[in-house]
Amino acid sequence: MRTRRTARVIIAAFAGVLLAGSMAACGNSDTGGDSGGDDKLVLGFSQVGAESGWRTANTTSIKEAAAAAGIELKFDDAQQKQENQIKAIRNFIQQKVDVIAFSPVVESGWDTVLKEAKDAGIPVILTDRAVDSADKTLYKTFLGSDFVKEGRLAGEWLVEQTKGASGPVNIVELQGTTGSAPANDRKEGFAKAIAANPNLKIVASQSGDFKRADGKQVMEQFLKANPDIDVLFAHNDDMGLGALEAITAAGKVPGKDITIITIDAVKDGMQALADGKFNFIAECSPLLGPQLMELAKKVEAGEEVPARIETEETTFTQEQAKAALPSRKY
Ligand code: GZL
Repeated sequence: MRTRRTARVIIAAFAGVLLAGSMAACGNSDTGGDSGGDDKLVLGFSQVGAESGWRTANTTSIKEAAAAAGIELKFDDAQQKQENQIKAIRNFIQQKVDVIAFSPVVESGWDTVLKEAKDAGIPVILTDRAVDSADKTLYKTFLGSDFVKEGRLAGEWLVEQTKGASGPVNIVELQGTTGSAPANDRKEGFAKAIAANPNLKIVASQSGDFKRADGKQVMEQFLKANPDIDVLFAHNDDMGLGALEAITAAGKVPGKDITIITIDAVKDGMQALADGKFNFIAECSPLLGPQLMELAKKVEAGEEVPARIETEETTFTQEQAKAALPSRKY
């Protein structure tokens, strides 16, 4: 904890001065190296789970960045359950970690545990997903993408592609985890982007929980209930990849009979895009580890950090995916 660490550092420095003084008297002053003891920053991180290729890449980025930064990482996988994240955060408080960071599986229900962290003097960093707490003092910063923008970019591409289409364009939507910030915001951004085009109709919308298997299952239901689907908008690549299987099994050609738009741009999604099975991807970068570690050091040292740090990302067409694939990091 910062005050604990500060006290430790002052004691260590004072001990160092005493030691140097005594050694100088003996003619061997040792001013290099640290005063010994393990003064690594301890970061408690609660991860959503391992539901998608994006999440796996995000976890890898965080673990590798912690190791590179010399930060002791206490990592917990919540298996997509909010109660597990709350339990993990309480454990981190009990262990008196220096900083807590987490990706909240859903937007609501965090105020109580975040107040416990604040009362314990442990700064909190939100990464990847946001919370809907009205009290912005419950966390130091939110590092992650603008999900509304991702949904908007997906919708704007479709509007551009269907310019001049006379008849109705029937859209089915595979939503992310119910109640999560990316699901809520991507849905909002996409809906707003197509709103001025009455021929673009969302005829079915249901959660596939960001998972490949669930995406396949829900797409099977969509195909049974809607004979004329023109477009699939999936909130992540993994659900789109699951839906590919259902579309092919139904005798339709993905990317041609049904236009597929997804979000993330993980390797498997980019491969599907390059192969012509997907048509457009809005990127959502999972590589948040290095920035998170820098932020953890700053908040632990009591430095001011921006309240909001937005991830830089882009979009990909089929041609752009072919060019980008060889150099993709995830
Ligand atoms: C977005 C992230 C989402 C991804 C999904 O930042 O929270 O969760 O889009 C992942 O692939 O499961």
